[in-house]
Amino acid sequence: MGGVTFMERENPESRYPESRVLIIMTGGTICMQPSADGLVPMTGFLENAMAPRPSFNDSSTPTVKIHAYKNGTKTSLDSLRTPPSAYSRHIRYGILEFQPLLDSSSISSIGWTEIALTIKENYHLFDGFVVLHGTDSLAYTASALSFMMSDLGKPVILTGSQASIFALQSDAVDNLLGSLIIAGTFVIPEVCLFFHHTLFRGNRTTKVSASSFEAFDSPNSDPLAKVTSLGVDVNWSLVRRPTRIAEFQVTKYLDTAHVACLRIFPGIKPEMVDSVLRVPNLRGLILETFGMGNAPGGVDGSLTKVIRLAVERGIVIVNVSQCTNGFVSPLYAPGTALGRAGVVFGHDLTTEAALTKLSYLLALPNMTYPQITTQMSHSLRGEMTEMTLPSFSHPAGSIDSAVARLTSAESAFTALGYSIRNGDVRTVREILEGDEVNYQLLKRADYAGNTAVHLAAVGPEPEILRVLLTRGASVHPRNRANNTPLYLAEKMGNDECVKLLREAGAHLWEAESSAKTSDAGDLASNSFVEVDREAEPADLVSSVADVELDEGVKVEV
Ligand code: ASN
Repeated sequence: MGGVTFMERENPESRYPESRVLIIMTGGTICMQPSADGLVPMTGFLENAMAPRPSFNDSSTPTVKIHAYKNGTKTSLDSLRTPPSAYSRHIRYGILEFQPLLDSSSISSIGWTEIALTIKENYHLFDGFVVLHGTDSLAYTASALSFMMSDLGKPVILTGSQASIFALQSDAVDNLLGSLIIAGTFVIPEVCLFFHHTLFRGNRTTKVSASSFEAFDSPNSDPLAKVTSLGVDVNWSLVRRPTRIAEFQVTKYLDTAHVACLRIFPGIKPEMVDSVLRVPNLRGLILETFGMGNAPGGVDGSLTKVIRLAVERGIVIVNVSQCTNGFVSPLYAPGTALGRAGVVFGHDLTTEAALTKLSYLLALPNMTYPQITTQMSHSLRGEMTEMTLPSFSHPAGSIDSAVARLTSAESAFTALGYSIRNGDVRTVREILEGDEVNYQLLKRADYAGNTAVHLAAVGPEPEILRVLLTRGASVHPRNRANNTPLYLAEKMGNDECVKLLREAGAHLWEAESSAKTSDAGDLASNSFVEVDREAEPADLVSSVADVELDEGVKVEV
């Protein structure tokens, strides 16, 4: 993989392509400064905290304005860009600040709705989103957003810091820079939390330290990526991928008002639990139990009885463990008794994920009690570990083409490219059948930055595009000319592919829309300096034979 050299990074005339990232600032220590009342969040983060730092501002284009939507109104934002990263891209970003900025201990579902809607209305304008947020409730917000967003196709990365960016010794710069680079470089279509060089799935996280820079962990799930001195090491086999053709949607509301959380302790009285379960209009309770899901039964089973009666009144009770690591299961008699009383086993859900997931399900219209309990014990967004099914392998001899003998990823990608060009749906299916290695193919690109989806968008067989999109391929990567598959399909007049791509959430970028209608002079005035309007789709297809690029990276040199 080629990367930019130190000299190139220092060069303000660099013409590397830009990714766009929207930063949504909600508050937190990262933007705080001392006041008479203690640390308080301060506005003006772009000018005061980012502009003066060379790693956030290459100073080459100080006054570029970019568009973003705020509460339905199109606004113009000041933007800055980073120097080119090791992935040969600048990250151009602007910031939308919450009013007022919050200490995250005060966030509620209103704030979650505001973040989700801001991402929704700006979805088509940015490659990724970074949400700056206090650490205290960060894991709750990450979990909530993961459920509120369905069929997400772009990265949403939450971060913050343990010390203010204005402090001499702080984790703020590393956390923010890492988030920006990942959000602008990799199509990781998940709500993530980035902290201390580590990218986690947001709904698996929990805050484990009040003061250490290593403040978060995802005890039951490996990190999605790690930042090292060599770059970003993404664990692609863990990254969730689309498996249906659907556009990005946001659920606007979580029902946090009727859900409670209660930690069991030795000696807890059944009437204490009962009084929580009798809070007017309560619809759900997260019960934090001991170990693998046990609660004191009592000689007469009175706690279990209180719980059973609540379940009969229609309250959804979910069992999660007080232990940070491990899962609940009806192994011991007390856990079995809870299960018999109608408690749902939350397996290895964190409390944060259990609470926000239940609030999400309770807010969905027309959900029955059994539907909610069933969904609580299945993974919706990778928030819990599900039993893994034995992996499917091809019966020997079922693939009769030469493809079966291709072992290296390069050869397989080449074969995939040719099959796409020839409209050979069967071979494409065969190449993509089976294990993780084949998923890697969907994130590969040829030397012109074209992924399999780019190739299928200009190919003769729309069914191939459907096959790719239902096996985890993203519609969003842009090739080296900064063009999306949708742009190429439209240019080619492939109407069926255009329709399919749009149904899967694809959209044209501003510059692509104007490139369709304007002349070359207009093109120079937009930000996509490398939009290649002259490249013929046929050229794209002929580039397939040479492949050696990193998975998931939008652009390579
Ligand atoms: N109290 C702060 C907050 O959550 C803590 C932090 O951000 N480190 O807003």
